[in-house]
Amino acid sequence: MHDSMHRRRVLGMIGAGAAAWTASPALAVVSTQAGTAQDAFTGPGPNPYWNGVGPYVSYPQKLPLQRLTDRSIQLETPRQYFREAFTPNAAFFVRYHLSSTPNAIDLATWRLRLEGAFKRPVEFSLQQLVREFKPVNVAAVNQCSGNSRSRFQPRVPGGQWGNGAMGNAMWTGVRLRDLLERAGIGRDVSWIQFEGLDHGVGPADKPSGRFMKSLPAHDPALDRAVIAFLMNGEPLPMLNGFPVRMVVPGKFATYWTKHLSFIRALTHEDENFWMKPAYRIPDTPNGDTTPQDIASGKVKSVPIGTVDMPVRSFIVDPDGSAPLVQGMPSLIRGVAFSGHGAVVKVEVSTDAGKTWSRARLGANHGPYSFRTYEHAWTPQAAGRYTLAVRATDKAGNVQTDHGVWNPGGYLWNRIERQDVTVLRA
Ligand SMILES: Nc1nc2c(c(=O)[nH]1)N[C@H]1C(S)=C(S)[C@@H](COP(=O)(O)O)O[C@H]1N2
Ligand SMILES: [Mo]
Repeated sequence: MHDSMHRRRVLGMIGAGAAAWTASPALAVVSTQAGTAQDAFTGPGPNPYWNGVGPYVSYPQKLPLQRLTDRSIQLETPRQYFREAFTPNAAFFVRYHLSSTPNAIDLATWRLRLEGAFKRPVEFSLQQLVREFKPVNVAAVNQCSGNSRSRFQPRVPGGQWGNGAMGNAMWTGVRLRDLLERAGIGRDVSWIQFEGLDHGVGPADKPSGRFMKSLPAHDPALDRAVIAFLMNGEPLPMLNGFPVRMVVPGKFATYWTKHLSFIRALTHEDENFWMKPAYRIPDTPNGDTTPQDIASGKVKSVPIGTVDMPVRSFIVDPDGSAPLVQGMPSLIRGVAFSGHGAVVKVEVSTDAGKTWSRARLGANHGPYSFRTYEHAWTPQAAGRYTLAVRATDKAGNVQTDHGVWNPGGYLWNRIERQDVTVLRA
C-alpha cells in the first residue's frame, strides 16, 4: 500500500477506536460467570489450573476475562487464548496500579511530551507521530513481572496471577530512539522516565498517585523500544494503553507504559515509589533468594529492568478438562518465549520429566514473540500421566524444576506440568 495512504488509514482507524470507546464509557460489568471450583493450590508440582476461581467479567472492548481486582483494574487472560502465537486484543490481560484510568482521550488535544533535561523539549500529536516518523513492526510478549505469582511458596503478597498475565502482539509504532534524537539527549542525562495518564491514590498505604517508570539513558533496551499505536493491526484497546504505549521487547511489562504522554530526561537516578522500593529484585543469580536471607537484611536489590525476561513455556492443550483415550492420537501444544533472544528448542515429557522429546516449533515471528510448539502423542496405556514442557533459548538458558523465590513474586519460570487421564479404549 502507498505509504501516505497507509498512514491516513491508520489515523482513521485510531480515530474510530476512540469513538467506539466513548460510546460506552462506563466500565460496566456486562456479564459474570462463576469460575469452576478447584482445590486449593497446595504447593509446587502439578497444577491443574491457570486462573484460580475468580469471576469472569467483560469490560468495554474486552471478552470475559478473569477479574483479580476492579480498582485498580486487573484482568487475566484465560488459558485457551494462548493456542495461537498472537493473543487477541479483546482477550489481552489488563493491569493497572492506580484507581483512576482514562476512558476517553481527545486526540485533538492529546500530545506526547518530551520534557525535562532534553536539549530541545518537544511535543507530538498522534498525527505527527504517524506521519513524521518511519513506522516499524515488532512481535513482542508483554508479560507482567508478577505473572504466575500464585505459584510462589511461601506465598507472597500481590496480585495472585495464574499464567495469564501475559500476551503477545504485533506492535506497530515509531522507534523511541527517533523521538529521543529529535529532542536531543545531553551528556548530563542519565535516566529516561515514562508516564501515562492514569492517576489516583494507588494502594492505600503507598505514597504514589502517579505511575512513573524509568530506564537508564544508555540501556540498549531503549534502542529496541517502540511507541506503539497499533496492536495486532488495530488501535490499542483503551485498557491496553490507547492511543500509544511503550513496547520494550524482552523487558517485563512494568516498563510498557500505557497512554504514554510524558517522556522525561532526568539527570539523576529515578527513585520514585514505582522504581524503589517497588519492582525490585534481589541482586542474585536469577533473582532468587529465601525469606531467611531477606530477613537478614543483607540482600541488595536492583530494579527489575536490570534483567531480561527468563525463558518460559506453557502447555495449552491438553488442559486436563477432558480425558484422552488409549491408542487415540492427541496433540500437546502451547507457546514459549524468552527475553534473552529466540527460543531454539522446546521439549515435551509425558512421564513427569523423566524423558524428553523435541517438539515441533511453529512459525518464527522474531526473537521477542511467542513461538508455538506442538508434539503428537498417542498414549499406549490407560492411566494417569503428568505432562511437562521445557524451553531453551538462544543464550542457552533452559527451564528447570527449581521454583524461584523473592518477596515481590517476580521472575517465575519453573517447568510447567499438566496432569491428564487416559481412558481404556
Ligand atoms: N499507564 C500505565 N502503564 C502501565 C501500568 C500502569 O499501571 N499504568 N502498568 C504496567 C504493568 S506492571 C503491566 S503488567 C502492564 C500491563 O499491560 P496491559 O494492561 O496492556 O496488559 O502495563 C504496564 N504499563
Ligand atoms: Mo505488571
